[in-house]
Amino acid sequence: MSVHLVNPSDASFGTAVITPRWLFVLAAATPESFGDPILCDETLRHWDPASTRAGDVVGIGIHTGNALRGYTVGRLARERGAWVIFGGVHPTLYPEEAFERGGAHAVVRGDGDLAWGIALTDCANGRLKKMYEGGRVEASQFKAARWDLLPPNRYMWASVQTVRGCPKHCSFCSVWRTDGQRPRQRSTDAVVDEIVDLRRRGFRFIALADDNFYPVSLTDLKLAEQQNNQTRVSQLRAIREERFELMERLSELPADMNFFTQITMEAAEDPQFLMAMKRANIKGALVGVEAVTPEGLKSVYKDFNQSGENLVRQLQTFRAQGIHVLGSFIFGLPTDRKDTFDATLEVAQRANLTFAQFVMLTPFPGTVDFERWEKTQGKQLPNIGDVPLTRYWLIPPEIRPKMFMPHPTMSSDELRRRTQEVWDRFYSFAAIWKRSSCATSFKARLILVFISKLYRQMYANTGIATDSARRSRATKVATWLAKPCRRLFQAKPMPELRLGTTRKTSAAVNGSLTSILNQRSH
Ligand code: B12
Ligand code: SF4
Repeated sequence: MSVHLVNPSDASFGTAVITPRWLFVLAAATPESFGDPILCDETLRHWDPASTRAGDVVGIGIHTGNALRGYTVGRLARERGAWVIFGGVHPTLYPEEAFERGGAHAVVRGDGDLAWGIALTDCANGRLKKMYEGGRVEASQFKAARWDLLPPNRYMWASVQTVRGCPKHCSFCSVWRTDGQRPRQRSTDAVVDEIVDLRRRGFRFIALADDNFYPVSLTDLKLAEQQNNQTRVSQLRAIREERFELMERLSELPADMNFFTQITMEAAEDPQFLMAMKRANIKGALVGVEAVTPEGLKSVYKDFNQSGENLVRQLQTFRAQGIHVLGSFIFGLPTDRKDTFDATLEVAQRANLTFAQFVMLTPFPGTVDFERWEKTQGKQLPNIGDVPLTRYWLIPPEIRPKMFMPHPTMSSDELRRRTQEVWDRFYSFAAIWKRSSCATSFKARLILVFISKLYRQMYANTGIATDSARRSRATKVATWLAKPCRRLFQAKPMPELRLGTTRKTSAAVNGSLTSILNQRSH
């Protein structure tokens, strides 16, 4: 019995930007008695049904965006006589769908770190159950990813998780409901171990695949102190101290490392934290700006964010500390008007953002937005083909609408067109070239230009464009761009790097590395 793990994707680029972490974590959760699982990431190449034999187990991990492709893989695997098990955020919310549409024999809800091994053992013993409740595993039980199973020369960035869960409650996000609001922080040693393993293999760019790298803000602490809630104060301080400990250890790793994370804007009010990030080589962060107006922020329960000039100042603060920002904006909020598009672009430019993404408001399952939207659809659900609109992820991508929540003043097509225009303007060659002038070397400038173009092709043209010719052209361009891009990110492997040595001899390691590579990016 072989174990296969498949990460479904409609588009395959041959090279991918970030490793899909779950594949390598589930590989680690596969009991040794089953041998090494066979991994297939469809963002690289499509899964071949012929690779599966009757009696094999095929584990498929899906989020809402790739659920439909995942179901196709599941049905094909079942037709070949394999056992099909689904997991991930989408089947956690809609387990029944995987049975109805994806040929599932079983579904694992929640974290797979422990439940996957149990399901496999049950399957081998002929006792596979339909449902496994993986729950929210404590951080000490998170599995470290099996990086030894990485296919060589395929990914630009690896991904390491340091914390799961987020204390906020934004209306468009499912994280705080699925992963919970209590941050589950991994031990510093576990995180550093994985990073050292990756640096040995030649990865110096690592995405910290966290929901929110800044789970305790100064405001949270102040509030707990004002309420004189000593237990809470101690808990929050402990979480914060662990963050500083982790960043201290990251700063002792080879100096050519580049980390990228996801963080709330409040971190800009915490100079000590930003300085620690800089020392830790956390050189970039996705910051959820979402909206540039106070009404917009209120509508998504994100009024802890700033707007107007304060917003621009906060975003500039990151950059002033040497942290590049990928600003994430949402279009299609009910408070948006025609002039919101220009105003957003202006903020993105004035705030010195290195990258930006402009996503269209999408009601993701498990979110407050989704529940509200589903209710407004009433009993007479509009259908597209035989699929109700509230199950839009089941509609084939070629005919799937781009907007679901009707806007009070603009049509969906107008919203899509205006969003596409903002992408085009932010990522025009002239604009990218101007932004890239912050790079300290020609190579670093090239990296910025390439990654900007690639990012735009992969996310905007393939995602927002309705025109299928534009989408297939974008996929081809992205495939072509991705290869040279990956080489720019690759570093010379450091097989000699030891976990203990990062602490004791970091100065020596840093010195020798800087002289060998001398290629810090920005
Ligand atoms: C890092 C990250 C990214 C990164 C990297 C993606 C990558 N290549 O890995 C980037 C920034 C590129 C990204 C992009 C997007 N992301 Co994202 N991302 C995340 C994040 C923060 C962490 C994912 C991760 O690696 N976790 C670590 C792994 C180990 O955990 P895991 O995937 O949950 O897997 C565990 C379980 O789910 C389970 N499991 C998973 N698969 C399987 C399979 C089997 C068989 C079993 C048994 C168990 C199992 O076991 C695992 C271990 O416990 C999640 C938030 C989250 N908490 O999941 C959002 C999240 C997955 N992203 C989300 C979204 C919406 C997006 C975007 C659409 C955003 C956008 N508008 O552009 C894009 C889509 C990109 C794409 N085309 O797929 C949503 C998905 C919501 C949904 N219902 O589908 C999430 C949940 C965040 C949110 N705001 O709600 N993302
Ligand atoms: S959008 Fe970010 S800050 Fe808001 S709940 Fe989700 S992870 Fe937390």
